[in-house]
Amino acid sequence: MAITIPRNMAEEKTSAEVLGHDFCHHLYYSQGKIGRTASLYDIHMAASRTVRDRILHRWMNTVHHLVSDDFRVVAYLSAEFLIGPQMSNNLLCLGLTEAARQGLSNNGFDLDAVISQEIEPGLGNGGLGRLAACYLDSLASLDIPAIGYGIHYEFGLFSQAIADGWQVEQADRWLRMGSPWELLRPDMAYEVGFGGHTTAYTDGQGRYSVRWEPAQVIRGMACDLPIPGYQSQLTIPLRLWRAEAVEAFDLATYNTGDYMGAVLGKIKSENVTKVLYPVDEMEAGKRLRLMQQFFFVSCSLQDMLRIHLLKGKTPEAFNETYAVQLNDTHPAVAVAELMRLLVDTHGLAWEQAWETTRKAFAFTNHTLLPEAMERWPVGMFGKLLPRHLEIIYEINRRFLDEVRAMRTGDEDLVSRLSLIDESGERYVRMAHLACVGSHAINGVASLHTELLKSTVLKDFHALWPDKILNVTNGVTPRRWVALSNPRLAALLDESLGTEWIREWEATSSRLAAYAGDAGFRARWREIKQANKFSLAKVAKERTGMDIDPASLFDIQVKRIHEYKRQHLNVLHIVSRYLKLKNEPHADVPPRTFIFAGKAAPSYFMAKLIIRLITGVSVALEKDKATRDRLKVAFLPNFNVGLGQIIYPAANLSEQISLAGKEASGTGNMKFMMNGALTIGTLDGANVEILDAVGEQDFFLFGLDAHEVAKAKAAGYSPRGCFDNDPILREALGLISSGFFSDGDGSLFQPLVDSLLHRDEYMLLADFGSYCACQERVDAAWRDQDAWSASSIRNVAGSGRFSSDRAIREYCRNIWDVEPMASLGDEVSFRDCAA
Ligand code: 26Q
Repeated sequence: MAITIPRNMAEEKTSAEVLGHDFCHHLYYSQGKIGRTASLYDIHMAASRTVRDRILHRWMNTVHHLVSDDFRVVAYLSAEFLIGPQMSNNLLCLGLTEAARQGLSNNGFDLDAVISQEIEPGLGNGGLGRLAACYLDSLASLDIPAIGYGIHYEFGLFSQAIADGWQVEQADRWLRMGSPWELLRPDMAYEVGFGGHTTAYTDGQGRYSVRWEPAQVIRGMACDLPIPGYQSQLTIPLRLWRAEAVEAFDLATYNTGDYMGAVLGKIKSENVTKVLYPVDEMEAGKRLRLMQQFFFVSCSLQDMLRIHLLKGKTPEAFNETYAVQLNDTHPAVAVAELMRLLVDTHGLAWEQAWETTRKAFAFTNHTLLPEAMERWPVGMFGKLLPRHLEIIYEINRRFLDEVRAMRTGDEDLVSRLSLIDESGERYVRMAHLACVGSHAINGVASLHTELLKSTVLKDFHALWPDKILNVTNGVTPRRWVALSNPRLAALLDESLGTEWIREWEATSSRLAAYAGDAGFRARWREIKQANKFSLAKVAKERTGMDIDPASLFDIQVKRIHEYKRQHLNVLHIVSRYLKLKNEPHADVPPRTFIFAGKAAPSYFMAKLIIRLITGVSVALEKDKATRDRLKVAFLPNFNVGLGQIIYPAANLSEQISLAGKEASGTGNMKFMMNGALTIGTLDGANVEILDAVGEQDFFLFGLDAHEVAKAKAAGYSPRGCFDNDPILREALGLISSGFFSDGDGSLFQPLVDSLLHRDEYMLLADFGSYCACQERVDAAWRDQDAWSASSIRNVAGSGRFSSDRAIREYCRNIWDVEPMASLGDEVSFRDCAA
């Protein structure tokens, strides 16, 4: 007989006493420990489980509604989700932070110690993966029915150490202590085929049909992570697929005495989700990467179709149940896989399946760099996915027929639009597949979208003038203000009321009125100062360096890339050093330049840039005459957790990519929300940041995208800039001299040569303008009161960079989905009896 328990019992267990009790229960019954013997690990596991229990009720109800109700659900497909530390965010969403702190403390334990113990899942490279995580937070917080689908990498992005000034990679064993937040579902699994061949046949009704017989089958098992919304009724599932062998053991091989050979298949299958590729650019010919993409896409679509059919709907109505978002081209093979499932498995006619497919998908592009556009050699693609290649050919044939009908005779256009690049070795163009198979394509900042329309997607734009839309990226104010900057959050609560956490877009502007209030500005400065102290403490722990919180914190944190121009920042630092040496009494306010970011392990130049930064850091530290006024620190292993400490401590945010290269940037928004002023080019979302705050509150420099294109077309050569600028010559000369490399004059030569001979990213062209702009920063910094007012106005202007605004735009302009009306409490613990 079922026991009688209040329906919403899970929701009621929110007092410190009950939390403390349940924590002890988990310590004893899940960890097998008592207080005296518990390690920090045990405490962390027991605390996480206690909090997860509180999430489960909302989660179960959300899932119940997702599978049983009749509304459109957003399925966000992404090869990366960089969700960051979970404990503090989950407590914030549930409103349990203080109760949990008290409950632990009642038993002699410390919540902050537990939080610092957490290993964050590094299941992404950078911007694109973090964006997916911010979007899940907003979807849940806005009560939008949604599910995230991705890959359960056993090893996430490598962790970075610095040895002798160089980046050293270490494996990210994030699962070594188990993962307390996830629910593994071994019974929720799908089979995914690879290789083999196809055979055509005529089905019972005389229709042409194709059967694919894969050579290899791998099973994908669901691992679910709960993504709660802030004070919302929804908890979104993030469903990550882990690869497993269908058979653990090949008995035939075993029986021949080849015991190792018998488990080889298992090992090979599991390799598919072993490791995240640590590159944030296309790398040609990585077969395993394509296997990862198809693997997670196929599992996800099979899962969606299962749920859709469970609702009693027909396969052709798939698009009524799901709005599927493709986060870049990484999941673009979904277009072919859904066609295969609808046509080959469910027997739909091609035309019907195609209509359903196009209505279901939408595609976000995150790049303009031509070299980053994903493409796969046709030979490799066909060997791995023979049926999908046939389907892509058929999509292409029909699409190009349409193009020919609309633009007769323009065979150049046809080959430019083709899904197959035939200019040399043949490639499948994944961006073209995504564009053709989707009803909407979007760029991630307004400049980026305009450039998409006028360059890389120009022909598509001419064909379908309404299909390319802009949705400027956003970041969640929950993690990036409420969690990361508790001091600022308290002041915002006091001055704006607490609704800013849910309604950043509508409320942040009310701060502008306080910029003129001297008392408010003083408190604002105290908060920034305290945050800088916190960062200085972390810098000391991680680098041994002492940095002075009274100096201007000038920060550039992001992946290391030539186009992002960390070395332009370094060139300016070197010129500043030379100025201090040449004019010892110059009035230059003290500055600390802080860098963090990972380089792709195979990206030689990026690693050399890190070596240059650390070399400059060491050399400046040795110079007693200047080191109190000029310092450089490289903080190793930039990740979400470190970002939460860095952004709130910044005075100046470096957003200095060459105009036209950074699609959007999202770090720029996190800095702005935390009161940093930006020094930046007219690139990505910087353009919109400038628009939001105005020129008086933004340090603008450099060529704009049109000037860059013009200079390149005119045959830009860096030589002229070099010859005309003595400061630049002296700075490059010091780098070449070995001053920053223990006398080794050859170490940085590849970097210097690349600047002098090609300068692809036009550092030399922007150097003068950048240095002049940095002098304006010095001048502004001298007036601390004016700086604080500007800082306040930056936060006030950051409303539109909330991911809530972005998600509302996706809902309205692309997905056609609405927030769920109030969710019934339909399932609870009481329903456990059969
Ligand atoms: C592709 C094929 C093979 C191997 C790796 C990849 C790969 C992996 C990751 C390609 C690209 C990425 C990540 C790209 C990325 O993070 N782009 C950034 O996206 C942000 C969110 O829209 C923007 O703000 C940044 O401007 C953009 O650089």
